Amino acid sequence: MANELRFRSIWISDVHLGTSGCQAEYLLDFLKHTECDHLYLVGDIIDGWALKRNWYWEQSHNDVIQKVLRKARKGTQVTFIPGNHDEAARQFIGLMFGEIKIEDEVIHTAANGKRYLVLHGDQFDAVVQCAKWLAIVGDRAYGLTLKLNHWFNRARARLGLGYWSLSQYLKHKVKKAVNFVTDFEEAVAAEAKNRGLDGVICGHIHKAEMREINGVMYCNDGDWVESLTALVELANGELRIITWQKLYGEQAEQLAALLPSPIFSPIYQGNAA
Ligand SMILES: [Mn+2]
Repeated sequence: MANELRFRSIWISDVHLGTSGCQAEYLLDFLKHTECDHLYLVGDIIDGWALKRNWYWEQSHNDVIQKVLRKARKGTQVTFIPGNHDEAARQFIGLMFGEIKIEDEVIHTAANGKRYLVLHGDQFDAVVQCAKWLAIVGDRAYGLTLKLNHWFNRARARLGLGYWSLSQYLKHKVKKAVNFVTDFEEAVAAEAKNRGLDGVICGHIHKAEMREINGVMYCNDGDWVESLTALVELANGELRIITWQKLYGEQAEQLAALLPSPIFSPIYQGNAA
C-alpha cells in the first residue's frame, strides 16, 4: 500500500519492447512502484524494426503494456509520442488508442509554470551530421579492443602486413559519436529556444541527461535497454532523473532519501499539502 512513489509526471522512452535487450522486468517494477498524473511514452517503446526482422516477445513485454493501459484506465493521462523504431504508430497521430493519446510532440507545462517541448528526437538526426550514435557502445568495448588489437596485429605481422591500430581507429569513431551526442543535445535545445520555451524533454540517444544549454533546460529520459532511467517531475515542478538499476525492494530507502520527504511521500498517506 504505502510503497508507491508519487510524481506529477513521468517520462520514459527507448524501452524497445520486442527485443531481448529490453529490461522489461525492471520497467515493470518501476511502473508498479510509481504513480503519476501524466505519463509520457517518448518513443521507441515497441521496436517494430526488430520485430520485423525477428519476432521476440516475452510475457513481461505484455505485462508492461497491460500495466500502462491499466494506468490509463485508472486516470493517469498517458501520451504516446512514437519514435523512429515505432514509427508505424505515427499514422495515428492525433488519435486516441483506448485512453492513450498519440501525438507527434507536445508541450508540457510543469507545476512551476515552466514549459517544455516533449518529443522523441530522431527528427534531429538529419540536422546533426550523419554520425552513427550507436558507435557509443565502442566506448565500453575499449578494453576488449586493446586485447583484440594485440592479436589482430600479431596476425597481420604473420601475414607480412604492417601495424594498424584498431583501437586508434575505434577511438576516433567513439570521439565522433561523442561529438554526435553534444551536437544532438545542442540542436534539440536550440529548437526549444527558438520556440520560446523553457526546455525540452526527449529520448532517442539512450543517454539520460539534465543540463542547461544556451539558457534552456535540456532533459533526456534515457532508456530501458541499458541505463534504466526515467525523468520525473516532482509536485513542485522540479525535474529529476531516476535510475532504476535495482528492483524497488533493494533500493526503497535510497529512493526515499533521494528526494525531499514532503514531495516524495509514499502515496495514500493522506497528506493533502
Ligand atoms: Mn529512437
